[in-house]
This record gives sequence, structure tokens and C-alpha cells, in this order.
Amino acid sequence: MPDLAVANTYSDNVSVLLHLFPDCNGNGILDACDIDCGPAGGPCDVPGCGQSADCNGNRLPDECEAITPGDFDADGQVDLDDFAAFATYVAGPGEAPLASPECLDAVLTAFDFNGDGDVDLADFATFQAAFTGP
Ligand SMILES: [Ca+2]
Ligand SMILES: [Ca+2]
Ligand SMILES: [Ca+2]
Ligand SMILES: [Ca+2]
Repeated sequence: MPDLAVANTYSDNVSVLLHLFPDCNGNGILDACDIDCGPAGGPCDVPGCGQSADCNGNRLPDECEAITPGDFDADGQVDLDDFAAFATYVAGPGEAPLASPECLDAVLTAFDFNGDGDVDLADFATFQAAFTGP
């Protein structure tokens, strides 16, 4: 016999997710499911799930966001959240940022201010100048 309590929990989750995370990229897949397929048999276990990167970890598919220099979480400000991310990805001069391959472009867009392929203290100087406050 199916576990109705579990089924109801899933449908509740789907309606909550639909409200919080619409289909911003218009591919017919809930944005949360674009990012993560979730458990097998769960509401996000659908064909095409898990195809979107969420490098800034805000649960929105990154292709729906405008990541700009300094603004990694695409909230329109260069603030402490972005600084925390910068600190996560900064590496030495000439070294690739400490990012997964799928996130490399997003990290470089946000933090490689001088466009030399690394995120280092030279970039930090520019980041500081772009800082708009906490
Ligand atoms: Ca979608
Ligand atoms: Ca995102
Ligand atoms: Ca930001
Ligand atoms: Ca750089």
C-alpha cells in the first residue's frame, strides 16, 4: 500500500517550491529541480533535472541570474556575502580559482577583475574598490 503521508509531503513540497522557485528559465522544470534532482522518486526526480549550475548557492539556476564583477550572488550589491565567496575562491597569482569546472566561468566573471584567469590579491584590490557595504 502506498505511503500516503509521504506522497502528501511531496505534493506539499512541490507547491511550496512552485511558489518559492518558479520556472525562471522556462524549460518546464521547477528551478529547484534544475539545480538538484533530489532523492529518487522525489518531486524533482524528473527527466532533465539537475542540469543547471548554482555556483553562488542561492537556489536559483545561475543562467537566470546576472552575475557581474564583484556581485557573485547577483543581488545587485557588492557586499559581505560576496566577500565571503571571494575568500572561498581566492588563490595565488597565476593559479586557477578553487572552483569546480562548471563554476569556473561564474567565479571568474565575479572575481577576476583584471581578466588574467586567476583570483588573487590584485583582484582583491579592485573588489575592495567595488565594495558597496555590508
Ligand atoms: Ca526551470
Ligand atoms: Ca544561483
Ligand atoms: Ca552581491
Ligand atoms: Ca585576476
